[in-house]
Amino acid sequence: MSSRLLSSLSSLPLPPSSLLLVLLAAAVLVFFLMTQRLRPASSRPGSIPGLPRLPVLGSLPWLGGGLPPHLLFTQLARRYGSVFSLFLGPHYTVVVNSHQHAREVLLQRGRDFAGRPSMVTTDLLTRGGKDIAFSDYTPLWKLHRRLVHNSFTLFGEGTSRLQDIVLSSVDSLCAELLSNGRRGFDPCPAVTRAVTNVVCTLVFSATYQPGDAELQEVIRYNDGIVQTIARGGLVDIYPWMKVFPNRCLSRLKDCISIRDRLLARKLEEHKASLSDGDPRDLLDALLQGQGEETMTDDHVLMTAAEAFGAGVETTSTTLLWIVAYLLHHPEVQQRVQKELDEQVGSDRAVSVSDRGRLPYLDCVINEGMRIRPVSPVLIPHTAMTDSSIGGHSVSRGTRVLVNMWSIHHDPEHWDKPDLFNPDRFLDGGGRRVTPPCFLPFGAGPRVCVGESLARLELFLFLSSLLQRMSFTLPRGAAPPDLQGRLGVVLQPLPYKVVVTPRAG
Ligand code: STR
Repeated sequence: MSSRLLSSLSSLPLPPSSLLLVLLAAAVLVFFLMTQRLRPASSRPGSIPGLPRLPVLGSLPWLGGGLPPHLLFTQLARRYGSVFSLFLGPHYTVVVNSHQHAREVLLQRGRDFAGRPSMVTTDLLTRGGKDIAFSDYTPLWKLHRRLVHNSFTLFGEGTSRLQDIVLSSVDSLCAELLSNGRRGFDPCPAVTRAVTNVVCTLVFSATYQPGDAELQEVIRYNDGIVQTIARGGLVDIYPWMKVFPNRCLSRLKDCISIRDRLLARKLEEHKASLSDGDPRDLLDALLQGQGEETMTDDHVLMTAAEAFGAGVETTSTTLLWIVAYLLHHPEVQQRVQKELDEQVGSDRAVSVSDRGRLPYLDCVINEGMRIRPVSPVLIPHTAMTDSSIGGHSVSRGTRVLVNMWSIHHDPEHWDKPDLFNPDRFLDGGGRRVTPPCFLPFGAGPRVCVGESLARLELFLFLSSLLQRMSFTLPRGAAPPDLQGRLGVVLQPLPYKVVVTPRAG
C-alpha cells in the first residue's frame, strides 16, 4: 500500500500552482521539524508500539525502501512486535501480523472492527460505497450482503449451474491451451478469458467466443481498474490531492465509465425481460430481491460490477499461482493427476460430487492460497467503537490492516513456510485439516461473500485442466519467478508453459 508512496510522490506530474503548494507544505514541515522532536506514533502509556511520525507526512518517510506493504509490515513486525502502529499521513493505523490478533479483529471483536475507511478511488469505483467489499458497516449493508449471499447460493453448492458453466468454458480453454503445440506460451490471457467468460455468464448470462469485441473491452477496463484502484496512492491518503491532475485517477475514471455504460445496458436489458420465474443470473436475482426503497439500481449495478471484478481477478490469479507452483513441483502435479485417474478416470468430466474423493487436489488449492494469498493485506478495516487488540486499547476510527501474508508465513505455525507443501493440509491419517492460521478469505462479518463460489470454481477449473493436460516448463526455461507483483491483488509475473495433452 504505502511503499509506493514515496516513489509516487516524486513522480507526480505537478502543475506550477501545486508546486507552490508543495513548497509551502515543505516550509511548514521544516518549521514543525525545528520546533518538535520526533514522536513515536503513539506515546500514551499502554498504547501500541509504533513507528515515529512527522506532522502531515505521518510515518510515510519510514516506509520507503521499495518493499511491497505485506513484506514491509512483516519486516517491521520483527522490530516493533506483531501488533504495531503507524500513521499513513494523518490516519492512525494499526497493523496486525499474528493469527491470534487477526482472530480478535476479525472474529472475537469482528463487529467492532467491521467498518471500512472511505477512500477516493474506491468511492469512485462504488459510487460512494454502494457495494459489498468497500462499503462501511451499516444496517443497509447487512441487508444488501444477505441478498447477495442468497443470490450466490442459487448458483453454487447444491446446484449444477456453476458446474455446467465452468465445464463448457473449460472445453474451449483446453482447446485454446492445447492449440499452442509444444511451443512455450503465457497462459495468462487464455485463463483470464475463460474465467471472465464464466463470471459473465454468472452475472449477466453473456457467453463470448474468443476474440469477441465486448469481451475484449471487459478485460481491458477491468485491467485498468486493477492497475489503479486502492494501491496506496497518495489520493487515498490525502483526499484533497484529487484536485490535481493525476494520470492514475483519470485512467480509473475512464475505465469506470466504460464499465458503467456496459453494465447499465445489461441492467436495462434484464429489467425489460425480467420475470417472476427462476433468475437467469445474478443480475436477475438482485433485481428480484430489490426492496423498493433500500436497494437502489445503483446498489444492483455496483454489486454486479464488484462480483464481476472480484470473481475474475481472484480466481484467475489463484489459478495462475497454482500453475506456477506446479511448474516448480512436478511431483505435486503428478500426484494430483494420479488421484484424478484413480477417482475419476478420463472417460467423464469431473463433477462437484467428486470433491470429497479428491482431498489432495483440495490441499493443492489451499496451499496455493496460503503461500500466495491474492489479498496479502486484507481490505482495510476501521474500528467502529472504542475497542482493543491484544489488550491495547484502540479508539474509534482507527484503521486496522490485517497482514495475511505474515500470518500465512509465520514460522511458529508453519513448518518451512516458504516451501510449497500441500501435505500440510493433511493429517497423519490422510484426512483434510484446516489450521487456524489459514484465513485466505478473511473471517467474521467481513469474510469474503464469494468464498464457496470461489472454492467450487477453483476446484472445477483445476481438476478439469489437470485431468486433460500437463503443464511443463519450456525447454531450458527457468521456472517462474515467485515474487509476484502487488496491485490490488498479488499477481505472478508473466511466465511461459508448455501444455501437453494427457493420454486417455
Ligand atoms: C478488481 C477490478 C474490478 O473491476 C473491480 C474490483 C472490485 C472488487 C475487488 C476487485 C476489483 C479486486 C479484488 C478484491 C475485490 C473485492 C474483494 C477482493 C479487492 C478491484 C479481495 O479482497 C482480494
